[in-house]
Parts: sequence; C-alpha cells; structure tokens
Amino acid sequence: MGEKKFFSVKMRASAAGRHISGAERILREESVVAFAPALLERALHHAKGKPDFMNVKCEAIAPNEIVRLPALSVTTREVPSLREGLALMRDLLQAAGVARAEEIVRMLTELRDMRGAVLLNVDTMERLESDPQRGVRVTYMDDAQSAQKPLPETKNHYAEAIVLATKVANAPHLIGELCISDDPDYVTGYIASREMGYVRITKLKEKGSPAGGRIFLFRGDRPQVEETIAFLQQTPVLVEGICPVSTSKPKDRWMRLADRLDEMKAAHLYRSERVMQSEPRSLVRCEGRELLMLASNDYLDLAAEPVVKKAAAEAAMRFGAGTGGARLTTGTLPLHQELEQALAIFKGEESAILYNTGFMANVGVISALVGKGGVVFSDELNHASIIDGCRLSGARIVVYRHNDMKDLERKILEHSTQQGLVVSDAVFSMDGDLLDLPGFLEVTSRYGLFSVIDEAHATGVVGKTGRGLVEHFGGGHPDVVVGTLSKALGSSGGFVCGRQVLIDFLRNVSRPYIFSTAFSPADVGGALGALRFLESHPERVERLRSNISFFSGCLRDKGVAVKTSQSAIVPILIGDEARALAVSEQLRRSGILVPAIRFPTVAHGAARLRVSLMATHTEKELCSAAEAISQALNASLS
Ligand code: WAQ
Ligand code: MG
Repeated sequence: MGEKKFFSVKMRASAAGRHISGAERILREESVVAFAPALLERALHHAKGKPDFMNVKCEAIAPNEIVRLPALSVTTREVPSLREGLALMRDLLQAAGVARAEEIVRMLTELRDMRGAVLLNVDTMERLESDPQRGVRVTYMDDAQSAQKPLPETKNHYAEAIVLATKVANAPHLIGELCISDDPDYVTGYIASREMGYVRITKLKEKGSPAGGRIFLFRGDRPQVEETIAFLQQTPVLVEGICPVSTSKPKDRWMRLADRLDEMKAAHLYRSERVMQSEPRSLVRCEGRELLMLASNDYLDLAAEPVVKKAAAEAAMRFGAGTGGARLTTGTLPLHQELEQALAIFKGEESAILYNTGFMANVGVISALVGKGGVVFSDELNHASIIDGCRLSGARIVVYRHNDMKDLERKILEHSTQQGLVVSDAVFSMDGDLLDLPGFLEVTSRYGLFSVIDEAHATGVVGKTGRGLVEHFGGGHPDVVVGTLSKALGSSGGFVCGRQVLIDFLRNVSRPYIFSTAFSPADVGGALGALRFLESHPERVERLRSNISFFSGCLRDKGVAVKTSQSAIVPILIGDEARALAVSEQLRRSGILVPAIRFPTVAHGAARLRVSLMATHTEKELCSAAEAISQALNASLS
C-alpha cells in the first residue's frame, strides 16, 4: 500500500485536572512533525492559565475513510442589539421549519459550562445526549488546507467554527445547529444548516457573559440517534473551500453607507422625497393634503396649461413614448429640429442644440469647450451642474467671488491662458439675483475668453417677454447661452444656443448629447407647446413679475427683511440648518410648501427658505403666505 496516511493530531491541556485547551488537526503524514508543536504552543499561551498537563495524540486514518465536504456558504448579519440578534436567530429557525423556535433560542442562551453540544429533538424538545453535563462532542475534522495554514496562537473562532458547522450540517438526521461562543468577550455566534449556510449573527450575548453553548437540531426517530452520534464522533471530515472572514471586522460595505446616512441625519442634512399627487400648480395635493405651492420652478404654470399638455400628448400619440436611439443614430424627430429652431429664434441666436436635462447641457458644453491645459473661471455660487461640468473638463478651475467682475478680472490676469472659459449662472438659483451681464461681457471679451451663461432660471422669467438677461439688459451677446425646458417652459430637458459653428461643434464632440437616447416625443412636444404659448402670451411673464413685487412688499410689511427679487426666487435667509427645517415644517403644517435649502446646495450655516413664485398665485394667497412665514420665523426664535 503505497498510499500516504493521514493522521488525526489532537492536543489536550489541563491544570489541576481542569480542562484548559483543546485542538485538533487532520494532517498528511509528512506534516505531522512540523505542526504538532503549534498545538503545544497554543496550550501554553491560553488565557485560562498555564497547563500542568499536555497531551498530543496522533492516530492514523486511511485516506479512503475521509469525507471531503464543501464549506457552508457564509453570510454575516450585522445586528444593532442583543434583542435583535436573538429575534433574527428565532426567525431563521422558524423559516427553517422549526415550530418551537422561541423555546429553543431561550434554551441556547441559558447553556454554559458544557464541553459538547446539546442534541435536541426539535419536535418533542427531548434531549438525546447520553451525558447532558458533557454533551455530544464532534471530533475528527479540519480545514482541508490546514497544512498550508499555521495554527494561530490564539483561537480564530470563525475558522474553527466553520469546520465544525460544516460537519454538523452534513450529519445524518440533523437539520441545523445553533451556537454561542463560551468566550466571555466573543459575542458573534451563528445559526447553520445545509440550506441556509453559515449565518453569522454579530450579537448573541452581552460582552462579559459566561453563557455559551451549542444545540444540534435532530429530527428523526430514537434509533437513528446512534447514527448521528457515530458520524459526529468518528467520521473524519476535511472541509474544502473555506472563505476567510476577517476577525478584525472591518465594517460591512452596506453598514458604511448606513453610517454616512446617520451622520447626515445628526447634522440635519438628510433628505427624502415628498410625493405630489397632482399637477404642479399653485395648489397641490401632497401626502394627503392640499398645500400652497411656493417651491416650484414651473414659474409660468405651463406644465399644466391645457394647450401644453395637449401638445405633449399629441406628440406621444404620433411618435410614441420613446425615441429608440441617440440623436445621431435613429433618435432625431422633426419635433427635435423644430424645437431647436424655435429656441434659437426665441433667444435671438443662430442655432440651438437640445440636451436631455439642463444638468447635462452644462456638463456637455463646458467639457466640450475646455480641457486639460485650459482654465475655467466660475462664480462661487454657480449651480452644481456647472461645477461638475468644470470638473469633468479636466481644466484648471478658478473660482471668483460672487458676481464680482473686478475679482474675475484679477484672476484672469493671474492665470493667463490661451484656452479659457468664464461661466456664470444668469439667475443664481438659491439667491435669485442676476448676473451683471454687461460687466461680465466686457471682461470676457477683453481677454478673448468664452463667455457662458446659464439661463435656467432666467428663461421665461427675466426680460419683458421672458427672453432672459440679454433682453433685460437691452443688449450684449454671450458666446454660449444655456437654458432649460424644465422650469418656466413646464417640460423637461435642456438646451444650448449660440453660433452655428458652436452648435455643430457640440453635436460632434459633446458626450452627453452624443451618448444619450434622444429625449421623448412628449417632452419635446410639451416644450414646443409651452414656447409657442409663451410667445403669444407675454402677459404671463408680466403677471409673474407683479406677483414678485407684491409678495416682497407683503413680507416687508410683516417685518421680514427681503429685497425685491429680479427673478421668481425669493430667498429668506435663516442660517442654522435645524432652524430652517423647523420653520419649513411649521409652514407645512399651516398648509404651505416651502423647502429648507441646506448644505451642500448652499454653504454650511447659510440655510434658508427658498420661496419661488408662480404667475398664477393670487394676491390673497401670497398675502396670507407672507403672514404665515413671518409667524413661523418668530415662533422658531422663541
Ligand atoms: N463539539 C461539540 N460541541 C462543542 C465543541 C465540539 N467540538 N466545541 C465546543 N462545543 C460547544 C461547547 O458547549 C462550547 O461551550 C460551545 O460549543 C461554544 O464553543 O463566525 O467559539 O469553542 O465569528 O466557544 C462562533 C464563531 C464561535 C462565529 C464559536 O465556540 C463567527 C465558539 P466555542
Ligand atoms: Mg470557547
């Protein structure tokens, strides 16, 4: 018989007859001599004290007696408390078809001072081990890779438990196992079965508790008990494919996310959605109640305007719900081109290009016009999509003071560049103020830099007929005008206007344009409908403007200090995040929807209410809203 034998190598150590430490391995003959000392080493360094007796026993095993079993799959369930850990174990046990789960988990928590496990008939609750003091001990088992892994000086609870659990899960007539360590400080335990695998539960006892034990779950008849015990005590098992679990327990990746959310909650920066159950009009249904909407960007109330909805619906009926392709492949409809032409004319530019969102328009144009080696000059209060466009371009980013053309010029002189771009919001979204367009154009043209303005909140709002800053200031010509269809134009999407060469260039290099599916017929149709409506109803813009000055006046009458806004946005500065949330919440209780704007949308400590007005608010609504705001602000101070 040329076949190499395996040996079972067992160590036991005691002091004054009291058990201190035990360990075993199953090793190939040639590894025995190298590994036996590690077992002694471990016994000599045990926390329970110095042994006065140590015994290493080596027994040959024929290779054909050894059963090789694949390791149970491992999952870890993080639980915040002991109560939840035990409840989880009970639920898993119940799910595995054990009726008396609650009783069994309680029995487990009450075990201590056993060397072996309880063998329990799960249906009758009868204990089947012949010596209930000692319990049933499983032996002859090891990790199949053991000769590659030196035995650690201190116990690796997981590595040893997964071997035992795999053997137990495969024992005849056992349907599973429960375990709590008897180490006072090791609070992770497990429930295991062939079906559910090895489920680690991170808290199953309080730190310091002397409790600990195992229950093997038996289902069968009395005579079958022999078979189960024989397998546990005599059949040598090598477990293959054990995945390492780090015992230093770095946080689970999902737990890390949950921690971040908890930090946000603690800092009053957590956000969640509010669900609207109606059209976005000046009165909306939100979470079961009617609220006065003071937070919409649909400034002209066009999203719900009947002719606009009709245009969106007709476009969908004629061309379908989606476009099925990018603009340069199969996604361009006559509607897209018609809308681009109409936008160019409305803005007084040569040409226009559509993007799926205003965010993409900013990212798409900035990253196309500058790159590595270039410089972008960006107002410190620019919108997130401008900031991200600057970052994505790879150009150096130079932030200048808000609307400060002197600072802009100083910074341009400091960073002389052949390839430069200056970008600014036209209406600043959280402050509602306007860009100094004449100053901006003077500086940018003096230094030959691209001038980019984002008219997201200006289109449909600023200028006598809503055409934006150029109309408002009576002239001037930025190189690039970005806009959105999703605010005053009541639809969805963004656009860029400018010279033909600019638009041709963007169609060829701008990645958000090239690699997005062309946006849907309903969006395009709705935007076209809204643009046509706006062209023929400039009085909507007029009504919005008169609401703005009326409302600012009401606020001042009630003692709330605000400037008359030149846009539809009226910021009411509060500062403290928690206070801003409290005021917003109080207003919601009085039937008014005004969000608290917080970091990172605005700077830390610059939290505010951001009121935005619509053309269709009535003076009565605005007057009572101003009253409610003033009251909520006062109440939050006391
Ligand atoms: N056979 C049967 N029962 C045993 C055996 C054995 N060979 N060894 C221990 N027990 C019983 C005995 O009652 C102990 O008090 C109890 O189990 C706990 O044993 O993935 O360390 O060796 O991080 O303390 C779980 C690891 C660690 C969880 C379990 O058990 C994880 C542990 P301990
Ligand atoms: Mg222990």
